[in-house]
Amino acid sequence: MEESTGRPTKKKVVVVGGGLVGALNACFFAKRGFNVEVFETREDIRQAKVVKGRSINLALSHRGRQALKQVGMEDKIVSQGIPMNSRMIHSPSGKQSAIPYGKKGQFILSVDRANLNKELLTEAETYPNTKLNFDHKLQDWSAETGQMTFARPDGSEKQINADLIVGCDGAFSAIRKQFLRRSRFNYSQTYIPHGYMELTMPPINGEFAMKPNYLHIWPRNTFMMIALPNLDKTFTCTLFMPFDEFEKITTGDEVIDFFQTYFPDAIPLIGVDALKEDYFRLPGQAMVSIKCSPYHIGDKCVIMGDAAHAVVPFYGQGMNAGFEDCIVFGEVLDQLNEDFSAVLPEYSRVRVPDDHAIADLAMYNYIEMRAHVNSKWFIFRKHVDNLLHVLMPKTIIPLYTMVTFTRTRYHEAVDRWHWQEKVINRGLLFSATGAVLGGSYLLIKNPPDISKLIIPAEKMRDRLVVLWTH
Ligand code: FAD
Ligand code: EGO
Repeated sequence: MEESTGRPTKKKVVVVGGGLVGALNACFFAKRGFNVEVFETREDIRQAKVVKGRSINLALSHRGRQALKQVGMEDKIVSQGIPMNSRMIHSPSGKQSAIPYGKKGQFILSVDRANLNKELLTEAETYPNTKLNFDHKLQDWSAETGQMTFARPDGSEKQINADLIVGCDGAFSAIRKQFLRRSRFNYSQTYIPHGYMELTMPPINGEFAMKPNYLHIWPRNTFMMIALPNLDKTFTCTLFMPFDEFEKITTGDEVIDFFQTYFPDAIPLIGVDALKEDYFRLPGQAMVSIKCSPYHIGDKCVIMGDAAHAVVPFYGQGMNAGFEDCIVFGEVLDQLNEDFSAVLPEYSRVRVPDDHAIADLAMYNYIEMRAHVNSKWFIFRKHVDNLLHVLMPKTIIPLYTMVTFTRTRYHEAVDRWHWQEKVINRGLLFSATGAVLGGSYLLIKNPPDISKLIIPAEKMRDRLVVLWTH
């Protein structure tokens, strides 16, 4: 915006981190007319030959889609994703059971992380008021002045300042370091004992090795595997297991033995030789859960995405929650006329409880799945959830549905879930009481022939002798 338009020059927003949330945020701020600069450690992944990084594909659901929609990218990204309408539960015998996520048209999408990141960067660049800077690693910054120092690969440094700094630099955020030095900043992080490893399942005769439109799950309590489809007709399998179990497996034959025990149906699909090789390419990767508050410093800086809340991947919500952060920040900017001194504390106030709720839910799912969930229990639970929902569609909505297919605030979904559990337990109590009362009534109306129940003395003695001698 020019001075001559009568409106003040738009403020300068620096987004640190050009990952999924940083790139999307650049679009959000650019659309509002701010002067946006993004600084990203890595080279431009659109030019890179090999893209290193975390998980290859991700489950995109309603919250993430709504955020993409606000910057006009929903249709494009959805058209490049693969719908997963149901989960496919693989039992140890190799039996597969499909349980739909909801009605027709209710599905989660498998999207390619690198492609999504590239599309978001390209979209951000279409705004004339946005500049992307790659090969810029934030070294340090001052919470007092907002001065940031970036390191370049050639060893040089660059100083930058901004009206607003938006930290989207992931779970090991350099921006967050200055938050940690301040009084009354709450912070907790937990590494879980599980690691993850990604394995590729190639196409067979040019076709997907398994049905493509499913989230494939092998629930084996502490050992879990999932597989999401890719556009090139491969699946990316993610194996989750405790680090000490990863370490126990040291030879190719041990890998096959392990899969023979837990995931036998996957062996021919991945291929014996490929499996032996793939498994040792990278060690198990760590997973961390991070909660903190508040998300801002003064009117200068705010953190979003994994920088503010890394969650364990057992709900498929990390990116979705980070994308929803962008929507919520936009809503608060609208409400408070883009006055950062009011917007930042209000954003922390409204968003912290929801991000903490999804961090807790993801951790709860991890603990629950690890402890109780095998294929039988998984199938049983989802059928019970679906049945209760069909019986009482307004009263009982499965938690997974609220989290994945609505924008119900995460903390409200948790409250509602606790309330529903109470209703269900009351219902069970009523049924149990009803069964006892009903049974008693039937007994009174039709008294049984008690003589049949009385055991003759001889027979009774025999029984007691059996009891004593065994
Ligand atoms: P990141 O993607 O980590 O991006 C941070 C960016 O900041 C990076 O590009 C990095 O290079 C840059 N950066 C870091 N430090 C600096 C610095 N000092 N200076 C400049 N730049 C810097 N989420 C889902 O919604 N669905 C899923 O199915 C799902 N599956 C997952 C499976 C696994 C195994 C894992 C590990 C995560 C999964 N997630 C999933 C979570 C998702 O990956 C993250 O929530 C998401 O990537 C967060 O995006 P972000 O932009 O905040 O952080
Ligand atoms: C009883 C039965 C209790 C991520 C089932 C809890 C998560 C949990 C990691 C799936 C789907 C997207 C995912 C369901 C449950 C992604 C997900 C679920 C995994 C693992 C995942 C479901 C990537 C838990 N969504 N989900 O209902 O289908 O139920 F299995 Cl290990």
